[in-house]
Amino acid sequence: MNYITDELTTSTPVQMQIKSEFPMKSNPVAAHLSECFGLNKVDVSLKPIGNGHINTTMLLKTDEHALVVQKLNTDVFPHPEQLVENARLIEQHLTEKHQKGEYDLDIIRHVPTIKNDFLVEYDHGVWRALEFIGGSYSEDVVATISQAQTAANAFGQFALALQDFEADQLHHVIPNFHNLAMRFDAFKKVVEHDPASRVALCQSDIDFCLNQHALVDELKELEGKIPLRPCHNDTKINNMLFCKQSDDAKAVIDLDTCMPGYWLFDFGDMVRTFCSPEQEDSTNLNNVRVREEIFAAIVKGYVEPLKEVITDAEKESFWLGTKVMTFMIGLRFLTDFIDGDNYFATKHAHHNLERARNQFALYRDILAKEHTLKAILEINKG
Ligand code: ADP
Ligand code: GN1
Ligand code: MG
Repeated sequence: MNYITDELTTSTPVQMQIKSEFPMKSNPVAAHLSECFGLNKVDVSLKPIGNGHINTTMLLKTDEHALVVQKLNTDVFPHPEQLVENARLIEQHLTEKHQKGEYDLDIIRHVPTIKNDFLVEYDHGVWRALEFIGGSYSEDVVATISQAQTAANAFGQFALALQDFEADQLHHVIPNFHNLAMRFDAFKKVVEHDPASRVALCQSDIDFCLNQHALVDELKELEGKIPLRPCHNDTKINNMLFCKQSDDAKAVIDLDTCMPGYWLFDFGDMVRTFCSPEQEDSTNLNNVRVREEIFAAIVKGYVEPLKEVITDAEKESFWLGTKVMTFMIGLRFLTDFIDGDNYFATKHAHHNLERARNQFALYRDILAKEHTLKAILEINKG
């Protein structure tokens, strides 16, 4: 569980509440950001939070205020202003829904600088700030069935609230993000060039991937049969905040990849990140598996808010989503490993390879459990 110390108090010095890895006096980033966002500069601390693979996410905190600040990865998001525009449009839409009593979750909001900008260039990077949602925690591995159902239900509420959002307004911040055919092309290219001389380390994984190419055609066959919807596109369990007191869902976060897509993407990403009892990079592959009861909870939780609008074809497509999303992220990790780790943040040389193998183990278990998982989907069709 990722708890963030968030009790704001004026009686205890902040440095005693949070063991800052960046003490204020030696940290010009904290000083600069706190000035830009209008915080007290004296007692400010800056501490990394979360386990994201792309941006650098930190808590900037004084006695009275807390902000989540992120250094955006501009290799992955070359147009950060478009990220902010997308997120603010979604914020606005969700706020209107909230005012009409149609959306109950907290809304993640950008915070402007004192000059009314949303981006700050500093330290060879681009930073933004988000309102800190206190009294919350996130998870990297789902702990209980009810937690899975709660989170899936919240992602379902989010999808429902965005259902009438004009998704064409959104910039395609990462074009072809969930285009499996393009992901295969990128994979084949990197295997061919072998820029980091790593192909020999993972030939059997490469062969395994090439053998899954039929998934591309299965996805193509769905074109025109299911609607394009505004999607979150990163429904990892750690992109959900839970309430510390009640364990209810509190907020859907990390809206950076909201773009038009298929609901099967969001469904599949939940299965991929909720169902395994192991972390995404665990090397304990014997225990990487789909917990069927968690799968059932996701189906139940996600479909419930969408029941009036979801089509039968979409519900049917969730089986393909389960396979495609789990396989595709494995393929992306392996591609990045062979490429020399240029995309995902890694902690050691084989990190991406370990993540890929973990996801392929999960994917294999999904295939092995096809009958059971399809039966669970079938029960929830009616
Ligand atoms: P990344 O792009 O690095 O994945 P996220 O936006 O998902 O960044 O944030 C990483 C982690 O930081 C989350 O899993 C959560 O624990 C915490 N977090 C992010 N935003 C907030 C917020 N507004 N309030 C409280 N905690 C947050
Ligand atoms: C990245 O930023 P984060 O850690 O929430 C990635 C997702 C992957 C995920 C794998 C922009 O998400 O697509 O599914 O890692 N985000 C981007 O854990 O590529
Ligand atoms: Mg995230």
